[in-house]
Amino acid sequence: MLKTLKLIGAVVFTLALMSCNQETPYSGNPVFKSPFTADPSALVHNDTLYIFTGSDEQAENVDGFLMSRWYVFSTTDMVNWTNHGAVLSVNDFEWAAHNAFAGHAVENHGKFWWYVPMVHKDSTARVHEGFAMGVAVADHPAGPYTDPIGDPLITDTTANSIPLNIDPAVYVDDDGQVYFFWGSWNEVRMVKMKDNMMELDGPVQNVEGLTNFFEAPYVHKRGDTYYMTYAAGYPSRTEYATSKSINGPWEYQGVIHDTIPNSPTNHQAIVHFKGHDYFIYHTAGLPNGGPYRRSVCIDKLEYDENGLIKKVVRTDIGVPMID
Ligand code: FUB
Repeated sequence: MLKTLKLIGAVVFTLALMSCNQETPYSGNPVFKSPFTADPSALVHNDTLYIFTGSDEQAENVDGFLMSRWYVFSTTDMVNWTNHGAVLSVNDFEWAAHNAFAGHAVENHGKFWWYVPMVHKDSTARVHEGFAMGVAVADHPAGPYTDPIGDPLITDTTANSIPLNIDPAVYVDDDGQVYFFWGSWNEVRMVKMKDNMMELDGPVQNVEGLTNFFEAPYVHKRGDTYYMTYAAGYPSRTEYATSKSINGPWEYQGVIHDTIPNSPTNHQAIVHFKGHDYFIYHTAGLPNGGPYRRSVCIDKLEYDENGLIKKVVRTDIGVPMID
């Protein structure tokens, strides 16, 4: 009799656990099943998480990036997402020709500033790889966006720029000072910006201490510590450094995310949303995905008791629904 009761108890417990698990929806990875998305950046506005992505438009089994526009997605619970569409494209910039590479959006002064790299139309501005970086601005994260300058902020001819001027990461510090980081092919730069978000303010400086840096710098702050994550090596891992000042010195802290199958890039973003920390990145994880047909994924990010980032565990299930 006791045996039977124990068995019934175990069955009831297992069923309760199963139904409890079934009741927690997860985002799934990749989070966006269509279109192909890459190079996420993220910001939180009005209790909503916005993810800004590039768009991989290359045909299957064809090499080379084909990217002409950027998308915005939003969620309030990490599971139900709204695709706001391709709200920004190369055509929105008179100076730009093609290659809508990794952008970065940031809020300041009640507006949304989306910094993006593209190849410059003008051959005199194409001294090295020809990439330049400009900005679009909107009153809402999902746009509509317009180019307020009509010209890029940084080109191949900017003093102390690098051969491949891509992957902007803009950070508004607590005192209001704005910093524009970017980098690729093992070189990373930083320049201060004026409060208007549309002009550089001072010389372009080298950033030292980012061991193994390849591309995709991304700054976030937790407590009084600045974290600089970046794609390291190629194919890329994600590694990071910390500092008590945005101006460095940066102290190298190691690897937080390993290389992924079938895509040498995995361009990360980190965001704190409704009490949770998230690591947002891309893989080639859709069934017909590949290095030029990537997709954004999200997994949880955790810190240890010393504020160091724990290695990210990549999952197929993604992250659970939150309130
Ligand atoms: O998506 C084009 C380029 O690939 C990005 O600018 C890099 O970060 C890498 O993801």
